[in-house]
Amino acid sequence: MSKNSRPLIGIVPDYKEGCPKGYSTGNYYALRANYVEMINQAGGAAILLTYDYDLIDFYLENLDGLMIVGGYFDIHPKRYGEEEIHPTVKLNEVREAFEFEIGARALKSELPFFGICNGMQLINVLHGGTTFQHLLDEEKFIDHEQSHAEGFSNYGAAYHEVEIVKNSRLFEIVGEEKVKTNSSHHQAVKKVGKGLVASGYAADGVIEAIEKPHHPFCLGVQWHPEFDISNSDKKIFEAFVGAAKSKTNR
Ligand SMILES: [Mn+2]
Repeated sequence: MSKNSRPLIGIVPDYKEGCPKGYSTGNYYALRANYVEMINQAGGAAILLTYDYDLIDFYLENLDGLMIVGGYFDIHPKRYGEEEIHPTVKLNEVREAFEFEIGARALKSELPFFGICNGMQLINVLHGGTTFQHLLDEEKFIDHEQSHAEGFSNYGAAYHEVEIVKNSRLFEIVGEEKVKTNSSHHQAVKKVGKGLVASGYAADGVIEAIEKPHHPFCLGVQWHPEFDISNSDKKIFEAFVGAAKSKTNR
């Protein structure tokens, strides 16, 4: 690896329809800047992956890591075998289809893979896991959408703690039993997918992190560490970029 080289991290952006008063009248790709900033600050080089299926092989041959991020949408319940769609579910099947395709192929090649929020659900469903379509339908869960709680609308504010499972990869990374996190989701992992383990829980029992043992790096977190609200958030990005770096050195 040359002195200037950095592991290349591909991120799938959102796809928005143009509108007369928005960013563009034509359709456009969009990605919150802090996702990119955290990757670059951790020593990686983030690039955006456009939804071109003919480019997926090329992307995967050249990338050192794949990151699937959050979005204002939910995975179609048919992906995990449910016919009924909860009224609160918002779909984005164009983005979902591309993420499932590139995600499935990335898993085959054991590319370092980091999933945030929607990206964590994607990793789980790709392994046959299922999703709570709406957490608030279950009495035991608190509202995990912190913008509904007074004083927490800023995602830079910690909302609930996550207890990290000892002996997990995530525990190895953060080195703490409890981390403070933000929270912006109305769904969560129900059944953990085959080959995955839960490595973090909120106090109400909601699964907040999953990982794939023996994989070079396959981690999903339900919160948004790109808001960098605790040391552990930074450590997670550094661990991901570090795993991608080892791949480039192979
Ligand atoms: Mn949460």
